[in-house]
Amino acid sequence: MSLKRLISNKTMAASAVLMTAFTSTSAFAQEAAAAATATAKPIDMTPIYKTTLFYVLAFLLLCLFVAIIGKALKVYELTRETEGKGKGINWDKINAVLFALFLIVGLYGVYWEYTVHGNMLLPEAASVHGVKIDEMLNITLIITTIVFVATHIVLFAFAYMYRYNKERKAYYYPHNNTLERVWTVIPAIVLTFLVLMGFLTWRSIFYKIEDPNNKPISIEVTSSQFQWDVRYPGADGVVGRKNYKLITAINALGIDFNDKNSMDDQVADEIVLPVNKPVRFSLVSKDVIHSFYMPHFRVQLNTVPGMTSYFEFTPTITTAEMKVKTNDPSFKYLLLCAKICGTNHYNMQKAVRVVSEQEYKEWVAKQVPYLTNDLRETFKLPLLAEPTAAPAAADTTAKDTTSQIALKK
Ligand SMILES: [Cu+2]
Repeated sequence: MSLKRLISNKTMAASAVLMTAFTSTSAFAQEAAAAATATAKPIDMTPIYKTTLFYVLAFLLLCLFVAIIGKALKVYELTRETEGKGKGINWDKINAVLFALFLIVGLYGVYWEYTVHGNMLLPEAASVHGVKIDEMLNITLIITTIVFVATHIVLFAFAYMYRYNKERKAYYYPHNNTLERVWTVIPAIVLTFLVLMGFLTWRSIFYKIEDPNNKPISIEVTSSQFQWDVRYPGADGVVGRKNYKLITAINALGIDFNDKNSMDDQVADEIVLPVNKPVRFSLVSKDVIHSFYMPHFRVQLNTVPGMTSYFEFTPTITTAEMKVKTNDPSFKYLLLCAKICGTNHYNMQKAVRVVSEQEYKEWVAKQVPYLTNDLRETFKLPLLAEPTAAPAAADTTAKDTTSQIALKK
C-alpha cells in the first residue's frame, strides 16, 4: 500500500470519527433541547451523575477524544512528511516542558497537601506516650519530605535539562564505587536511626516499670458485635475473673462471682478517666476481632476472642481543657472500633471523658455494681435488701417485694 493511500485512509478514518462524534453530540443536544422545550422544565441529572455507568462512559469518551487528537496530529505530521517539509512538532521539547510543568504542579500539590490537609490531622496528643509517637511521626515526616522533594527535583530537572538534542552526545558513565557507597550508607544510617527510635519508643510504651505509689487503675473493656462493655474494678481495684461458660442472659459478660475480686465490680455506660493517672485497660472480645482505638490518646490494640491484651497509658488533658484548645464546645474523646468487624462496625463507639481526680472519685462512687440479686441467686450468694430509693424505677421492676429478703450471714 502506498503512503499516499495510507494517508488518505487515515484522513478518511479520522474525519469519519470526528464527523460521528460531532453528529452524535449535536443529535443528543437536539434531543435534550426538544425534551426540555416539551416539558418546559430543566432535566434533573442528579440520579444520572450517581451511576457508575455515567463515569465509565465519560471515561471512554475522554479516551476517544484523546485518540482523535492523536490521530489528527499523526495525520498532520505524515502530511508534512509527504510534502517534504521538516518535522512540524518537536516532541522532545514538548515532553521536556511537560516534565518541568509536572515538577512545578507536583511540588505545589505537596505544599497544598501539607498546608490544607495538614490542619485536618488529629488535635494534639492527649496522653504521655502520644507525645512521643507524634514526635516520631514528625521526625519521619520531615526526613521523608526532604528526600522526596530533593529526589523529585533532581529527577524532573534532569529529564528537562538533558532532553534530546542532536548537537549533544550523552556521556557514558556506567559505574562509580564512591557514589554507590554514599547512597547505600546514608539511607542505612537514617533507617537504623528511625527503626531504633521506634523500637525504644515501643518498649517504653509496652514494658513499663510499675511505680508502687502510682498504680494504674484497671478497667476491663469487652468488645462484641457491636458494642463496648466497660467494667470498673470497684473498691479493691481489681477486676475479677470471668469465664465465657458463665455467660447467660443476666450475666452477659460471664463474670465469675466465685472470685472475690468480682464482687464489687461495676458497670459503666461511658469511660471516665482521671487526668494524669495511669490507667490499664484489659481488652477482651466475645465474638470476632475488634480493635480498641482511641485516636486522641494514640491508643490502638486489637481485642481478640480467647485472650486478654493490655494497654497502659496516662491521659494528660481533660475533656474541658480540650474543648478550649480545639475551640469546640461539643468536643468528645471517643473509643472507636478500628477493625471492620461487621455491618454496624461504623457505629461502634463509646464516649470517653477525662476529668479531674476529684470528679472521677465522685463519678465512680455512683456507678452500679455488676452483682445484682438475680446474680446472687445464681451464684448462691446472700441476697441484699433492694434500695428503697428510686421509686420511679420501683413501679416497673418491683413485682414481688416479699421475695426480696435480706439474708445476711
Ligand atoms: Cu468492632
